[in-house]
Amino acid sequence: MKISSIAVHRLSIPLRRPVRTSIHDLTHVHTVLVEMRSDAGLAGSGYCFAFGRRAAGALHELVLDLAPLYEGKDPVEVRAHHAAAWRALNFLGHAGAGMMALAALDVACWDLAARSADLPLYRYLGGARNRVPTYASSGLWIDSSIDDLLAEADRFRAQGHRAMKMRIGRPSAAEDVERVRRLREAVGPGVHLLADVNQGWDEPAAVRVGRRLEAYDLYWLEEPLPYEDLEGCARVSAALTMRVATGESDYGSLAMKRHLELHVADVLMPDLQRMSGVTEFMKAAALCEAYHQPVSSHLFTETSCHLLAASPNGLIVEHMDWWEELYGEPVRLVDGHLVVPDRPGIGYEPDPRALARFRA
Ligand code: SMN
Ligand code: MG
Repeated sequence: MKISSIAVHRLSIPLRRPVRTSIHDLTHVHTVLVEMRSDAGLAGSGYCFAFGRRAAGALHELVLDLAPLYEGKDPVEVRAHHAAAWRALNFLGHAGAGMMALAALDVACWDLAARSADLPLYRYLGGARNRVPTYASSGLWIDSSIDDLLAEADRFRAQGHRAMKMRIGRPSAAEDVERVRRLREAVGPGVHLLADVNQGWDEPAAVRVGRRLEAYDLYWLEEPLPYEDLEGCARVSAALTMRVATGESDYGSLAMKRHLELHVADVLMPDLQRMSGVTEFMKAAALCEAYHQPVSSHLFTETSCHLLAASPNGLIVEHMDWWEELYGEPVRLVDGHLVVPDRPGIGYEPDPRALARFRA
């Protein structure tokens, strides 16, 4: 079996509403999608994305640069292709855009390899469960009014969610505390409430405000500090009794190892594209397991659910709906769990109508 062709699509997918966090103000996800075909007539897909057309253009060029390392190869030998691409990225480095570009190819190759074996990806990776706890993440943005937060929480519960993430880190800590208090009061004790600071605090603020938030039983407090301040985040984690989560902004399994060695947080949430794909994500998940820590994920819901389903320490998967229209199908939610499809590979395919509609 050989990889017979690789198509690379540039897409601009609009968000339902501008997304605001303490560091983001976004209207589109500029996506570079890889469709990898085998001579057996199967196709796998993967994507990377950036916020901004030109940044996505850079990703596109890097994907085209790496694609020849996959063309003509057996898709099942996916870890060997990843190793070759890793060597090819030595000069640009194993962080940043090169890693994201590699992710699109690596994910497409794993999807294709699992399809070739006629297995869902989580089973191809040795997993046994097809349900993973999930949390709603496509909402509760930092600029929503309290009334909008409460209405959105109701919508999430009606969709089948039992956990949801709000964004905090407003200029006024008193407002953050009040918004968490109101949301907790509205959803009651039976719903997991997560809070993402998106790197918006410094260390004293993280300890001071974090301690006030502990009254509201947060499932976790996410990215309290600039992501590269590992020692600072370790001190914040030690000072708080609630769980701290981080890791989405750092690159490769080596970065996750550094987080684990320094006890930076209680939960790591590797990002599929910053890991450079499934190959390195699964290494990061295994490192977390070796350190007796759970592993979560960041974005890439349709693929990440397989990776957490396959990881004995997989904790909870982020449900973000930004690419739902690309696949033309929402994920299935049952009682706070995401049901991982039992179809071959990732189990989702890019919808040709979406490719035409979102072409950039
Ligand atoms: C997030 C990431 C990217 C854009 C907006 C929000 C957030 C998350 O950190 O964890 O989903
Ligand atoms: Mg986050």
